[in-house]
Amino acid sequence: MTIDITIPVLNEEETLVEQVGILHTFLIQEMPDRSKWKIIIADNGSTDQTAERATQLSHTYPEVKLVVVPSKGVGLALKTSWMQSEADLVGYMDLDLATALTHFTEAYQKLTVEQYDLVYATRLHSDSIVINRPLKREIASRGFNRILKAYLGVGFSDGMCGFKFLHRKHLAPIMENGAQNDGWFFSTELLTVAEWLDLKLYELPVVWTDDTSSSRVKIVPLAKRYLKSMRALKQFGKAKGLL
Ligand SMILES: Nc1nc2c(ncn2[C@@H]2O[C@H](COP(=O)(O)OP(=O)(O)O)[C@@H](O)[C@H]2O)c(=O)[nH]1
Ligand SMILES: [Mg+2]
Repeated sequence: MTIDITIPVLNEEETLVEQVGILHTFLIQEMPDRSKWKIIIADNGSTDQTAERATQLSHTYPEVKLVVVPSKGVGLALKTSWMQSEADLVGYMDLDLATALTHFTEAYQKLTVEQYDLVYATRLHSDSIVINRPLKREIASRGFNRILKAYLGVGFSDGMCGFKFLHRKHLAPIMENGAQNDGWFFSTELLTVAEWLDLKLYELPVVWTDDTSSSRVKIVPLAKRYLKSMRALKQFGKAKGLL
């Protein structure tokens, strides 16, 4: 099965070339048949040299493609790149490669050999190993996921982790049934709606190394937006009779 790996980026000129290089080297080793995979850099609204560097990368490596998304938002970047994809499997990971790359191989196996519909990384499983995560982020993450469980009745353990893969054929139904957010919350919507649709989710405990210096997340405004988006998603699900 073919797989497209999207990396959403916004103003990442400093690390883009190195990080994509690391991922590319890893994939060549893991999946020597290069016709099976692609790295899609989804740049949404970078104002630095990110797009230029991504273009260079796409010339250096035939397996790297650039998708330019006119406006900001991780959700929009993911949806745009996945909707253009022709691969059997789509997914994404963060440019900082916080989730150890070895988990990619596991995720691929779960989707291809074991017939799961969607695989998501979790930092909140007892088998997960989380390195360097600031206490503030840890608490926010646990609190947020607890609210999700109580409010939306979902069972997954980590809605926000930047490492998720699914069969592309499920994307349209997931989007039609509520995964519409253009921002970070899209990552959580994916899992929520996948559960509503009774898809088979695989929870993958991961080794996660946080790089706080690179994080763009501002926790308070983001939390406020999440709560608002959560309410909208619940209303949508209720109106559709999904929960
Ligand atoms: N498309 C898009 N990507 C973003 C945006 N902000 C951050 N990213 C990317 O999302 C990924 C994760 O961001 P990061 O700041 O490391 O998040 P954290 O690890 O949760 O603190 C990186 O690949 C970023 O380049 C944005 O507004 N739009
Ligand atoms: Mg990060």
